[in-house]
Amino acid sequence: MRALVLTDLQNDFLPGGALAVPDGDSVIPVANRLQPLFPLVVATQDWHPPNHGSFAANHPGKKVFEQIDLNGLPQTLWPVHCVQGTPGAELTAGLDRARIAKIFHKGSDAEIDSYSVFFDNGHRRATGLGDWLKAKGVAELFVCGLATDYCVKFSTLDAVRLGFKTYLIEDACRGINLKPDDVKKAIAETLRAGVVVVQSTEIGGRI
Ligand code: VGL
Ligand code: ZN
Repeated sequence: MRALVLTDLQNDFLPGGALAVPDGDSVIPVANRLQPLFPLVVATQDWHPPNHGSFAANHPGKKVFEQIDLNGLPQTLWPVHCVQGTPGAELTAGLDRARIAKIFHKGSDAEIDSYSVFFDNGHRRATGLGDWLKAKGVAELFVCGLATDYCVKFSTLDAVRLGFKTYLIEDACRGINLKPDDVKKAIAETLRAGVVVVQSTEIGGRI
């Protein structure tokens, strides 16, 4: 079976949000068009406590986008974003919710960040999504959403490792590009790992 993962389509990652992904809102209509093509749709939310270690504000003297060591792992410091229960953490109002079977949260542990929707950045704890999809009989996973160079990249890399045939829907994703080529490099890395990069218009036809 096929499943579609709607990755972090939250207000804070959209224009006007705390960590806005450039042009991020253009993926919402694409995500809505895709949903009826899948028997199973799940959504994820970046879901941080206020004291999360990825927030520059929680490291006095450090600036947003600086790199630090967080409990032994390299960590980019972000603006405060997607704080549990705040409007910025909500799925955007323009996203159709009716077909979303379940929502998975990530980044809830203050001590470690979690870009992948499957595991934290140290691969210490699972979110439960992988086992849940396998229990449903999902073999092919299609990933769209934000941000291509973080959540989408690490989620698709983990999905391949977990044994899913994994598709990254390129035109249904946007990235942050802290460095200008980050999205391009992320796509190249996923391709090398065995992810199939497709366009939304191919799904249901050629794919
Ligand atoms: C993400 C930056 C900070 C993501 C999460 O899910 O892509 N990026 N937190
Ligand atoms: Zn985050």
